Amino acid sequence: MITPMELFIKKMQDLLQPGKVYRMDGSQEEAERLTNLAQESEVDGRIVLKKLNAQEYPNSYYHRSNPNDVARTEHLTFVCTPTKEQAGPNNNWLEPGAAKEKMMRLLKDAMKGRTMYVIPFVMGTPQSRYAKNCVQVTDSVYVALSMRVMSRVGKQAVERIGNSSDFFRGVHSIGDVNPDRRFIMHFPQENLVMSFGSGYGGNALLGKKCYSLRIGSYLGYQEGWLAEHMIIIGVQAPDGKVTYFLGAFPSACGKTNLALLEPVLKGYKVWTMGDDIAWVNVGEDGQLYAINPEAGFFGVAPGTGANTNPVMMKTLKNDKFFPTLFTNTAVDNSNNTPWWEGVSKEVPSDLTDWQGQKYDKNSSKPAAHPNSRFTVSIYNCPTLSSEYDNPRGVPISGIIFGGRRRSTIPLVYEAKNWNAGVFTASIIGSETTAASTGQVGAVRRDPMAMLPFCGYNMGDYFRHWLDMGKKVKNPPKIFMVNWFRKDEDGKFMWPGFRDNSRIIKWMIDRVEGKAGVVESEIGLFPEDNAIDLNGLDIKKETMAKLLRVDKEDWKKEIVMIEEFYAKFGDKIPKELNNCLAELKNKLGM
Ligand code: SAT
Ligand code: MN
Repeated sequence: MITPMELFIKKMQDLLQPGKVYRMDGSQEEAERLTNLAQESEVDGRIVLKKLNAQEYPNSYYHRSNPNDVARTEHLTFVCTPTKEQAGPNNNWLEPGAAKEKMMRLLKDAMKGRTMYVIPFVMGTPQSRYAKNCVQVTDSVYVALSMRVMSRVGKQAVERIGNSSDFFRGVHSIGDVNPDRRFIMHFPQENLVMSFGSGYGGNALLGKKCYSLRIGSYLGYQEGWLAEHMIIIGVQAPDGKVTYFLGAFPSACGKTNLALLEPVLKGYKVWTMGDDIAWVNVGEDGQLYAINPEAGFFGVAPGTGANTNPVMMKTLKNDKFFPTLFTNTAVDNSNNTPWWEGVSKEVPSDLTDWQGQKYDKNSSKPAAHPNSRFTVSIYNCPTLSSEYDNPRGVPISGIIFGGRRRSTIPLVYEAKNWNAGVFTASIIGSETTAASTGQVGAVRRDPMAMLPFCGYNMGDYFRHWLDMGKKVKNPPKIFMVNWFRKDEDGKFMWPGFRDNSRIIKWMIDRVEGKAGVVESEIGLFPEDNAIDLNGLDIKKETMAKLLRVDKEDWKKEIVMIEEFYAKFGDKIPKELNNCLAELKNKLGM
């Protein structure tokens, strides 16, 4: 009898008609073979990989994509649930039958003359009961190699799947990289994603946003857990105790920098568990535990440098696990290294820009694409937590939410309880960034930083969050932060980066009951002098401005929140409507 996995592979072969089928085993030898192959292969008119200077960046390769394919395309991303209401106003929706027909037409014979890579993979440590089994097929060797870095590819996945039909199915073809024929279709009820026409990370590495967040969030809703767009860090205090936090921020808001932080505060250390996705479960002891389903970082290159993220710079130069890929950065021809804005102050004189053109230093455009990325194994990270592969995950004491806001949102505050925290997270707004195509810098609501990633109706998602709080014995404290508040002159008031550890230290003090708070209209604020500013040159007035609740700004905020909530009609849980009414009342509205 044919196993469900073999049946899926056969069906894909029949549909896609590849010239060859290659099954990935996840070995080092295979990685060498495929990187060699990719250096000789042309896709979409470009050599797939070019080897970079191995002295500077061992086992690293450069990839340049089609300029029309450099970010997630949210307008081409669909959640295909039986009813439109199940997908909610937060998703583009298509009826599953129609969506599948459309995709079948695009995928039919799509791999003629190409190789179909069959990628069995596990999201999460294979030993974990929270881990999930997956199979993706793709015709992109770049995607196949990226999946090797971002997930656990190979034997263990095949063994875990065995005769079971319980595994995620992903179909991906890069097609002809035509934005008019580009779709990313999710079928949560079938544990299936079909993706066509893009080779970009979030569109093509189906284990990442597509499975671990969109399908994952739906599975979590069904099964009683949460799939979140969150970093996981362990913060070690001078006494040696490690406190674990989750942190949710929209794409390109400094999540990766926070996940690999070198605190300025003496005696503190951050241990990295993950920089993008967390799966959160209630453990047998009633506490909240988190695992990182991924095995690598797919990080934004621009802004990453020895000052902003020294740990990532070290990670990128390790090759314990390989390959490391650089996509759409510039290249410094003097020494064949990847280059991006922020990696050095000096702009090298002989640069090729991300589109393959000689870079003109006097041009106002950046040499690297603002959403250029590196793909690197988490095992190369020198601050990797010793708990990373713990099948149980790590116990969570605090959840940090954030956004990118030049005004209104204070540097930090705490929600007074779980439900108030869910409310605070549900009203997050953030300025859009280059991680998704579309306007950059406009404020949009991005609850829990999950707006583009929640695979079902966000009203139901809020209800699920509230219900999770009831299941947890000691719900973690919930904090809101904004590193990006600006003064009248448009300058950032908070230094950010390593100094963010000062705020986290305060959070640890709160978790341990060592720091008091002052209550305001929107939540609980640090008492005077509770934030350790030792060694930081910041004026008292600036701190006051950073922490100020500006009622007039908040009244404008309320209008945007109500507009957003209105889209969900009576799906917004009454607990959240009550929080909103209470806040309006406090603001005198
Ligand atoms: O969606 S990706 O993972 O490709 C990048 C992002 O965080 O937006
Ligand atoms: Mn992300």
